[in-house]
Amino acid sequence: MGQFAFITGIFGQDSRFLTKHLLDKNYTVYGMMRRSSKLSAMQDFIKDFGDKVKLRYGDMTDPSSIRKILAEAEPDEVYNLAAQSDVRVSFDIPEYTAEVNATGVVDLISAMREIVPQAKLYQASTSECFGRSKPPQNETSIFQPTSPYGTAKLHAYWEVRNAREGYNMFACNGLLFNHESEYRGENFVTRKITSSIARIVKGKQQCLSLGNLDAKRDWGSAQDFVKAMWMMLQHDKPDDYVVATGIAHTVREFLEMVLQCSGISYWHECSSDPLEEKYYNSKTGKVIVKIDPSFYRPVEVDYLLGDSTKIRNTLGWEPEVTLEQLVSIMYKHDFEVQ
Ligand code: NDP
Ligand code: GDR
Repeated sequence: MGQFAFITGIFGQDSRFLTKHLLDKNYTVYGMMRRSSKLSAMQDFIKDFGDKVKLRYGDMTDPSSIRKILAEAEPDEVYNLAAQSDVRVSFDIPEYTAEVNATGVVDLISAMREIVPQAKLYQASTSECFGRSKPPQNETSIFQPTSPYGTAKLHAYWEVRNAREGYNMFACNGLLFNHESEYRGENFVTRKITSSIARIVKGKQQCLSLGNLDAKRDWGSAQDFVKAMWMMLQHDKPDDYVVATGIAHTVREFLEMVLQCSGISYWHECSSDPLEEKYYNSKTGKVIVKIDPSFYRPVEVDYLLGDSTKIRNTLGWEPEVTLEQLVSIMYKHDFEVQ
């Protein structure tokens, strides 16, 4: 008989790819959805996977719901992907972010120790734990999170390490750098750009407003990164790993890659005042991209660049999709669906 897996946050971007990866390997997959999950997210998921995934209601803020699913599923592997995952929004709802991203993990670990002590745990940790730590960041870099999201995820990181070291749990933190796809939420900058530029090309949107164009991120492909999650749980001992491509770009560079891909002929107006920076459509003369300070964050993470030597050498993981390919996949998808 195949293995059993339990994924929290089943309708999120990463779960789409992880579910496919696990079903291809003959796992029985249980997924936790919320009562408040969007109906369209559920419909899209069911369109892809039919009734192959056993969907159950639950919430990271309701430990009894997690216990119930663990008792029913008796998973061999638990992938905790559920989170209030929006860094900017975490400044507006810090307490809720901590409840879901930190306390929720404390409860999950406690429930696993009681109900399925042999099960392995993958915790979706993040490069946001490094925050302003000097790049390139690896497993030995200091943690300097600069958002309520980052601090809550760091709390969870230490809970996972303590469960591993103190209670002998097979528990791993994946310190994943930004990873994207056509399933990325439109609240995140990459998908916001690809979907907006596609709408602008089709005449359905006039202009795209963005925040800080100078932030640098190490963007990879979600499809590549979920394989790393699974590989961590197949290794003979649990550990924590950075997962990243090792190449960083600014938001401005990402935007210009999408503009090139869209075929829009544009010109760019620089200014010493970032609020005056603009991109124009050179055929119409209209502004297509401008800066809106409401997208700035109280504290910004300026430069994330991952050094993933450890996972490459220990588990043999390698990213396959380049950023150019990723931009093309995302833009083409958005152009078709707009
Ligand atoms: P998404 O935002 O796409 O998905 C998050 C999921 O969590 C959603 O399905 C959401 O449910 C669910 N969720 C939110 N709050 C709760 C709650 N209270 N109880 C139960 N479920 C909840 O995230 P990604 O797929 O991009 O990321 C997966 C995980 O990896 C997250 O934990 C994220 O923080 C982390 N991460 C992501 C990175 C990335 O670049 N994508 C990088 C590093 C870490 P609903 O559908 O109902 O809204
Ligand atoms: P991030 O991703 O905060 O790195 O968190 P996001 O795409 O939101 O921001 C990346 C960078 O782009 C800048 N930016 C904007 N961001 C958004 N969302 N909207 C804008 O209009 C905009 N303009 C500029 C931001 O300031 C930032 O510097 C993601 C999430 O998936 C987390 O859950 C995950 O842990 C980290 O990646 C790794």
